[in-house]
Amino acid sequence: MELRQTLFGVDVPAPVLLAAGTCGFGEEVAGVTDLGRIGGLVTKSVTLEPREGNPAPRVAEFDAGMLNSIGLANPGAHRVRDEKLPWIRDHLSEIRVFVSVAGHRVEEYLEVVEILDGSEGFLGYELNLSCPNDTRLGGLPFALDPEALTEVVAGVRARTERPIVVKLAPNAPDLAPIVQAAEAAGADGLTLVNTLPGLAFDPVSRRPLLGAGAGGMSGPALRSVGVHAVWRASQSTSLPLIGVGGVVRGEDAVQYFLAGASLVQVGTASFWDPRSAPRVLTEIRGFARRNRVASITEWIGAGQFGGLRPETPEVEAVVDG
Ligand code: RRO
Repeated sequence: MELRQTLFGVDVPAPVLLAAGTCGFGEEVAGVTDLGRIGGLVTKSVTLEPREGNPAPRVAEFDAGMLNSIGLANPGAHRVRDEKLPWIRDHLSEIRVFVSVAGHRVEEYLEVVEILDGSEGFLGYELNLSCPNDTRLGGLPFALDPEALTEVVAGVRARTERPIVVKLAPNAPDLAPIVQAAEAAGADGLTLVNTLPGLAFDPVSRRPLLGAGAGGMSGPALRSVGVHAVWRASQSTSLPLIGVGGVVRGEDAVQYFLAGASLVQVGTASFWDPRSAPRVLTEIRGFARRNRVASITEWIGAGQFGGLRPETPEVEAVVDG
């Protein structure tokens, strides 16, 4: 089956990437998974200054997924440029690498991009505007505020010619204005979704399971939220979409393709089994063979709504209600 696509002006060899925050900068997982077999990866989010991150425990599992509050632990933009990007350049030339960028302020994103942009080895940026654990100073997360989002995306657009993908949040009341703002400001693609704010208590100690208190929820419980968000975004834009949230098996990825995603990312499943992403790819191929699908393009945006067009109000009422 044909899984190769041309996206963001380049050849993307396979539609499965590792999600930000689940594979470090590639080197950390190279010994346990065959990175050459997948389509690419997104690095841990990079901030201007190094960050230690939040107190342990930083992750907590529950029956349907996981909570995390890592708190953006990362070495900072200068060390990423000097120590992480050279390894990526020398070892990951066959796959597509996006550097995730995060910050408290608009200017922080712009400075990180200015520091990294002259380096080789990566394709583009995934702007993390939706971290639930380390929010924008003095406001909503950027991904919930179209004006603030516009400032970041337009500012980065003015500083790089590389592809820019914008990572959005699952808890936006209405994705349409956010998607349209990202596109108008110069985004080349969108990633949907980041983790959903969540909290779990230990009922005996009465304390939160995470050292930081609340966190971001991911894993199978997030899947239908992510698929829904991709589908909603696809109604407002024709930019390429990257689906993430609860992709554990090949068939989960196919759901994202049907909703309109061209690529998927595997996150939490890699913590359970570091070889999840290449396995998902193998399962996509097997599923396609059994169902006589010859190319990924047959799936993308091909979700069926009982013969009705998904954008008709009747169907929205059925699907949403
Ligand atoms: O570092 C984190 O705690 C974190 C980030 Br930046 C993010 O975007 N999403 C998430 O679930 N955790």
